[in-house]
Amino acid sequence: MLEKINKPEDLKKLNIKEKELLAEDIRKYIIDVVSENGGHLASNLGVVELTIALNSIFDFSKDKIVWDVGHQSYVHKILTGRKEALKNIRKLNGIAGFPKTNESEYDHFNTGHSSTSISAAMGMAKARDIKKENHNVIAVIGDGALTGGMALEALNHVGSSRTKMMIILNDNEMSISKNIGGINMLLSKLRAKKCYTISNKSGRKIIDKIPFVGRGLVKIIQRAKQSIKQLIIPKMYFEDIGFKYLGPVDGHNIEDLQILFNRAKELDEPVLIHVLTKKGKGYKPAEENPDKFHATGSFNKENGMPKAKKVKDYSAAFGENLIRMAEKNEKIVAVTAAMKDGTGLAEFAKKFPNRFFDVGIAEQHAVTFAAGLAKEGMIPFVPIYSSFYQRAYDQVIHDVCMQKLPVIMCVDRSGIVGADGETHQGIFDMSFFKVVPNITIVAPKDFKELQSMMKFAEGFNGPIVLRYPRGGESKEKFNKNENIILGEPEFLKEGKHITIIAIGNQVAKAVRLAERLKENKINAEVINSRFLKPLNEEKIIKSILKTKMVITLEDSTIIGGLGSTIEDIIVRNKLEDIRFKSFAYPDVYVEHGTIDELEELYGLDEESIIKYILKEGVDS
Ligand SMILES: Cc1ncc(C[n+]2csc(CCOP(=O)(O)OP(=O)(O)O)c2C)c(N)n1
Repeated sequence: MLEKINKPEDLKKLNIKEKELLAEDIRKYIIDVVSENGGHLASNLGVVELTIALNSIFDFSKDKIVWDVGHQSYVHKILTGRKEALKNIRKLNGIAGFPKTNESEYDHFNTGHSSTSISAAMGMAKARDIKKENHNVIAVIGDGALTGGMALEALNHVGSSRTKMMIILNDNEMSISKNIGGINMLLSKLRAKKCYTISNKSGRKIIDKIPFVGRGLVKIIQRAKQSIKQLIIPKMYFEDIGFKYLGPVDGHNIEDLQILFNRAKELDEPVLIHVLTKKGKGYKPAEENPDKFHATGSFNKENGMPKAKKVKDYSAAFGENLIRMAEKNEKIVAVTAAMKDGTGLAEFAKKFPNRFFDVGIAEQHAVTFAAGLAKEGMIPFVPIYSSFYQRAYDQVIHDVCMQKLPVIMCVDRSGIVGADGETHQGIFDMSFFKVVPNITIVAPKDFKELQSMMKFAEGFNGPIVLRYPRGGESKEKFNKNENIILGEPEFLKEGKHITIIAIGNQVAKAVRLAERLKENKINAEVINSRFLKPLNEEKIIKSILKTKMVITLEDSTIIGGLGSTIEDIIVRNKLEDIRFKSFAYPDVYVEHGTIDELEELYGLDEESIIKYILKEGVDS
């Protein structure tokens, strides 16, 4: 069947049986591709029938669809002309792992971060009404993403607006881990209602009674018997806040989905369709471990085992350290925004269930909640991925730093993360945190320094950002690991020709560069800055005045990071005749690709840096 599908119109020629066969083909194809490229498997396997039904009933060359997070958009990509391109998904120059408006006319809004879909769809629906157009606007959101503050803010707005739009709630009872919280409790009550099989005879009779337009529906339904209540549950939360609630419906029954979408299309108000799906559907390892197959590296299709040997990463090192520290200090607590596994807290959660908090996809709440904990004497560690800390910026400024509260903001996945691309690259945190008063920012060069910095943070008694990258530590063995002293950089190598100042995982690169420069009779001084803020300038100035040439290395945007700190030192102190260059990512959203590929693309790899230094030449 898959061979017959090249554009959405092809889908419309298929009958239900053929669409069911197509669903199987699509599953096989996605498993083939993701087992090679890595990616979001379980969520995509869960939405195959849903996406087929959506593309059958709607015409997304006109109708608009916003996929929340967008990690589940592979099926949509396959059905909308990107079947072949899927083979290069998440690879440099290949298609992205998330919806991209510049990739296809069938993608209407870029996503990657959770819980934005309802707001965006509402904006599009309002614009449609102002322009007097009449297409459909649909947000597809998971039960996990529905726990995010933005989604709840948007529900509040949409429900009371009476705007014609559709929210498809894709409920698989999972965020990345098991979904949590009050919204999940509400959904489990709704789930308990039997899915009404619309496509059987009695079901069809009932659905046929639903008038095509408007509010009359409510009255008829309210008069109807129990069987209809199972299809449309009045006076439940969503109805109370202004939505027409349809469901729950079996998200793997294409015919039922199509019938319901056709009816919902005719309603002239906000509609929420509650669709029940199984994460990982059709692939046993993913059905059994949907959390492991939420986002995966390449794996062996036969048994689901990862192809690459697992190396210990920074998140795991962080989690292990935190357990050791928490055993000795009862005040230590950990907060995650739905990323228990990703941030290395799974063991901590088991060991200290009373001191572990998963607050759902709610970074803003996580940070202010931690501020409350800190205010009352706890020591909260809050690991959140760099790009998701963007969500909690005001909370960091207003709730943590203004009050100088000792919240330890652990910025996981800082720097380039690779295949997830522009929405997930952690290249802004150094810049946006640096401008916040009362903040201290540190980054370790290896696991050992991570441990020292965590100890330092524990006793610091003020707001502190501890940033560390995705993946493992470098193979570099460092000859030093001095005590951490506030603001003090670590001098790793003396030299006289050039000063190389690096931070975090770039320190290993600085050491390697120094080794290679030796072969060219260039003697480099290597400084591990450790701190971005505050940074003791004295020794750095001394080094710069000695070598008269300085480069900085960071896995961050060029505006506002380490390079700009050093440039500022040079300018403010009127250091004359200094040659300076900052190696950092330019002022762009960095696309998907491997770290090595992206470094090369932006001239931040060792070769490019060596080339630059040799071309510049050094003073003898
Ligand atoms: C702001 C933000 N925080 C965290 C994440 C990481 N994340 C990606 S998908 C996901 C779970 C989403 O669950 P759900 O919406 O139910 O979709 P499912 O994968 O179950 O279909 C999380 C936490 C994110 N993308 N954005």
